Amino acid sequence: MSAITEVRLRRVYDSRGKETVEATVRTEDGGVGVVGAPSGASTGAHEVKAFPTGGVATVLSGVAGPLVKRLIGLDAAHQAGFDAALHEHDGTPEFSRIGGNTATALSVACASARAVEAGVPLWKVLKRPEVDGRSFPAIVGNCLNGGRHAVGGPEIQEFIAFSSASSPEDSVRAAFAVHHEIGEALHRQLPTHALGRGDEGGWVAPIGNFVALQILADACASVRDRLRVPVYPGLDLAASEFYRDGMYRYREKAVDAEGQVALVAEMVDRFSLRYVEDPFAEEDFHSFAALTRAVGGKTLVVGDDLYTTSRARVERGAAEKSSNAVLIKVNQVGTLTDTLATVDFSRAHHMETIASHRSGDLPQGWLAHLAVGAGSAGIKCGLLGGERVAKLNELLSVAAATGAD
Ligand code: 2PG
Ligand code: MG
Repeated sequence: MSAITEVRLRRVYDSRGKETVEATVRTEDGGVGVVGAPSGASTGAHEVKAFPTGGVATVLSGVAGPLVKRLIGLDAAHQAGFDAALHEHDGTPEFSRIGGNTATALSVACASARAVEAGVPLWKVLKRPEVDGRSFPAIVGNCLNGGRHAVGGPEIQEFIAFSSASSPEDSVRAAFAVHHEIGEALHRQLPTHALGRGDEGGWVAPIGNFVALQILADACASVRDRLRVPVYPGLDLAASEFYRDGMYRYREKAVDAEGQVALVAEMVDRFSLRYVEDPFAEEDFHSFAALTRAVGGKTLVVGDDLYTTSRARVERGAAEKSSNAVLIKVNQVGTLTDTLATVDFSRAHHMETIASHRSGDLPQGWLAHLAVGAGSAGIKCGLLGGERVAKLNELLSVAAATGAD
């Protein structure tokens, strides 16, 4: 028994300067976990509600008091019991009374307190039975931003370096090298333009999707040659964001679902993509399956808004063979127990998992522990910016501590 003696909630700010909730959980034997909840911008329709009506103010004024009372005295070593108490106290399917972000901060803080009390790294508390902690996730590193995460960039949300060396040190080094080379290429190609960075620290430039993809592919090829690390292009299209009335609306043309399957399959072949996230609107399990049939042997086809980390939606995806990978974001479902149920189901159905940050995030490293403990094929955490680097550095520290580097 690892009795919880103190729970606190307070207002903090994420990397976009938006309010969010930080939870502190303490246990009787010196365990302590302090965790802030991240927030998305391109959120899926089936995510739990991040905050109740009234936002963080409502959490702190109305929700916190009785919720904290309910959690004091629970056993931090019994994560499922703690998370069940969050659900029971909320009483709605989408955490609309306490907020999914409140639940997320508390759930992860509980696990973190347990890890500190037990004197073990967090990934061991989260570890799935098949995981030995000796293989590490690929880096899914956002280099160029568009869509909702940038102003004036391409429609596609994220142009990614998928870096999968056997050691995380090499993966991280190569992913940063791609980001740097893209910066140089943009300065060369657009010498008179002011360049910016998006919400996740990727470059933002006034270029189209195919130009961006070519710059990314060239940078990956150059880094592969120079560092001898397998780093290949990837995309998060976040396609729901530019899908309207049955069509995917690019600046230069609009295509229907069939056209989008053909377009993305062409991108996979032409640019050797190894990672393709949300290429279709969030209800289109069918087109996901068509793309997975066509290119699933050579690239990860990843569902984010499609699944929203919900086990029920991944069950449908497994039955329809919609994708070979599932994006995992704790605050899409609100608790670690729900998250790990989705991880376990995915593994049992031969779907890879990718542990992911949110576009609004905080300088904290627990995501690296989730990625290692879940045995994820990748960690998607951006590259530049303190809140992104914190996760990469934590991954390096986990790797160093296990002696695998
Ligand atoms: C995504 C994420 C993170 P957001 O779409 O995968 O990159 O963005 O947190 O805005 O949903
Ligand atoms: Mg996404």
